Amino acid sequence: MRFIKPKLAIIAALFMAGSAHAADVIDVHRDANCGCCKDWVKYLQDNGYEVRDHVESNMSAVKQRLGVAPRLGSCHTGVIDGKFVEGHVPVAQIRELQQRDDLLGVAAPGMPAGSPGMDYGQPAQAYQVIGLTAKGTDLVLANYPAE
Ligand SMILES: [Cu+2]
Repeated sequence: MRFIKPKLAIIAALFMAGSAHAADVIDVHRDANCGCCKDWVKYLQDNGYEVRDHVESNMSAVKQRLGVAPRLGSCHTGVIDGKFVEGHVPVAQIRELQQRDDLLGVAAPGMPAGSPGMDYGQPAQAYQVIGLTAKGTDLVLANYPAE
């Protein structure tokens, strides 16, 4: 046994290094009757996020509290690492938000058809993902559909 144990420890270490780190946790605030919000939650879960679902009675109050500028508004509002994720934002820009200290949040304003959780077979709409900087300015992080 004395010779087996170190081997097991190495195997365990390799396994842990190779597996995904603990799931990123995102809080999602949404209205009870919002179907596309649930579809976006499902999309996050499919991409490895752990979602804490919060059903709210007053989403505009929630958005105000979380610092979502009205021009960036959509349906649900997520919060990750203390920063907001407004609307049907793709995972690529959530990851970018997690890595950037200069952004207060990201948003996919409105409810663009073809964005994650808004795939209902309609023609895709062009939309932008906007980052809100600490200075209060909008930064275009991505254009969809990608060209
Ligand atoms: Cu929606």
